[in-house]
Amino acid sequence: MLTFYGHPLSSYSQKVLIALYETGVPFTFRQIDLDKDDDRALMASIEPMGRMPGLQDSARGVILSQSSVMIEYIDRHYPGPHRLLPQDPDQALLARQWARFFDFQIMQVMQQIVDARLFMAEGAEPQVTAFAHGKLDLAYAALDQHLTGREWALGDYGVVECAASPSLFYAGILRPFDDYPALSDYFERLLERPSFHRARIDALPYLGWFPFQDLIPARFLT
Ligand SMILES: N[C@@H](CCC(=O)N[C@@H](CS)C(=O)NCC(=O)O)C(=O)O
Repeated sequence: MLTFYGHPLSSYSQKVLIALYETGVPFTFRQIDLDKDDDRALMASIEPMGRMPGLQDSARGVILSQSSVMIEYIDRHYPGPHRLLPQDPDQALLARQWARFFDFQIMQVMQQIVDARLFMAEGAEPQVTAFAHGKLDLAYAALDQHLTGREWALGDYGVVECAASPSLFYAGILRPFDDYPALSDYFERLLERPSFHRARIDALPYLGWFPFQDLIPARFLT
């Protein structure tokens, strides 16, 4: 039996939830509140920095951190109707490469903007935000070029799209990418995917916690 530890608003949790929804494997969702000592200790027992998400498979005695690792595990042991990692090993490397691109160039850069508002010293936010916007602009341009003429990043929908969906959702609120047509079209396709739709709707009750309420487009509030 799979137990997923995470929170509906957390981008890396959404990334794995999308994979779980894509495969259709049954799982128990244990919602984590990192403000609670017990939950923080629980996540610290799974991930050295105490970060969510986590995935436990009691049937196989496995407990994992790192969203991409969880997705590979789910795809390997509980595959759905279509695989999330290409079966060809070299194609699988490309999939990992692009999933990491979304993690490192979009998700983490977006997180810096959020962290600047929530946690950094007063006065740091404008500089951090301007720097992050520059990084996002470069990443958007690279993605737009790669996605031109492609439906999904690598042919079939997979782990890259699991990573792309929440990272583009949050980054696009903070730094819209309307000027990048292939990237914008790709994001519209991601929004239509039932797995991401479900993850987004799961997060709606918590979206009020996002510290940039004024920037959230109306269509994301329902
Ligand atoms: N590389 C990790 C990143 C996980 C991560 O950054 N999780 C965030 C939530 S989206 C978190 O737990 N932040 C709280 C903290 O860092 O204390 C993964 O892919 O799972």
